[in-house]
Amino acid sequence: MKFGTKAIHAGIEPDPTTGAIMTPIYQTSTYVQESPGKHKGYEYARTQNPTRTVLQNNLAALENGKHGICYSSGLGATDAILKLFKPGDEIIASNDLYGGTYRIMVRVFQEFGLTFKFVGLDDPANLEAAITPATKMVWIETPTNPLLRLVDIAAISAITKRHTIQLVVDNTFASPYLQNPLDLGADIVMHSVTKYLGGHSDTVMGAIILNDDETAQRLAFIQNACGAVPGPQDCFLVLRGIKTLHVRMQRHCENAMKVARYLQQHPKVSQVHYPGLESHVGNELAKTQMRDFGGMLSFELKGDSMPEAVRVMESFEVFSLGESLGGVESLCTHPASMTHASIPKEERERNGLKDTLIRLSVGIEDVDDLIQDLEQAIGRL
Ligand code: P1T
Repeated sequence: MKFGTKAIHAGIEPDPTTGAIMTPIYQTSTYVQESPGKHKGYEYARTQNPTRTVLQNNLAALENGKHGICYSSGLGATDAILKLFKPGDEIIASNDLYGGTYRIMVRVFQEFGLTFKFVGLDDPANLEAAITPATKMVWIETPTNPLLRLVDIAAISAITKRHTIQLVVDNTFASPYLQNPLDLGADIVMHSVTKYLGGHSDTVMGAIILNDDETAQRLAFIQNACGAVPGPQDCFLVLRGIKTLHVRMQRHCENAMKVARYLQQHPKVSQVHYPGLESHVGNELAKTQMRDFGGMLSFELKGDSMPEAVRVMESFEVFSLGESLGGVESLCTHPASMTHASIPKEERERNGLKDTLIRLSVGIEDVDDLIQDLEQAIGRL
């Protein structure tokens, strides 16, 4: 099956009792048993829920994986992965990544004895140099949030395999429509389902997809023991959202490319970070690793003036200023004070994230209106 057909059909059967084409919302906390332990495969809704099962199977199919597990948020999924490790284990993560991922690593799991190193993994040689006998996992985003750097999944996985280290890829920015990390050698794919998979800014959810049976069992145990489960209504909304993922992503990519080209030629813009631009250092890798370049970009204004960046963000009429991304509507974010505020300023700046960076999640509106909005907002400077 090809991607669009899988998005609509994989793992989804008409409801066996009524023939309903849409997966029912099983709004129940428990399931009646005939006698103790004799049941239809469902015992308690923290452990399993039929709406969730269908979504998990659909997500596994989209990522070409065997097991899918959904969580109450992207960070709930990250939390579960980090619980696979124990005090003394070391994790190497990209130095450009979502601020909340940095925060759970440094402010929560470091307190429990895990150690973290943040390294520029856009050059795989940096990974080889950072690995120690304690290294148990490598965590990458590609493209990264918010600087849209590309990390070579196959090259990184060749290194992690040689050292018997787990490779986790946060595939949120690309979505499975653009990139399938398991096919490139990753061990675990993680998603903030809140973003492109849900696609309509109405749900918070996370997911993990993987092939290894033993790790999947351990993650299912952790989920049941710790409780980070999504509700069935949210699972229904995401199943509905995924049915148009391929169509939405096509428009996100088309619009973002046009917005990136517009910004690139703007006399007041100094830099545009978008993997689809020939000037982007990861452009060649993006062409081989991804099927298109995605809907996310970030840019900087000439002069690096904070008041000017703020004025642009306040002046938008179609772009809304807010956290999150991947919905049908265009959003603008100020990473330094919003999504990445939990990373200390010196560390942000060392990694190239300036206070004046503006991040755009390019939606699927008419692109002429988006460009006109940028024109009027930047034009006010
Ligand atoms: O928000 P949540 O569903 O818990 O997902 C966390 C997360 C994980 N990974 C990446 C790459 C993300 O971008 C996020 C959430 N990011 C935002 C809210 C944001 O605006 O960047």
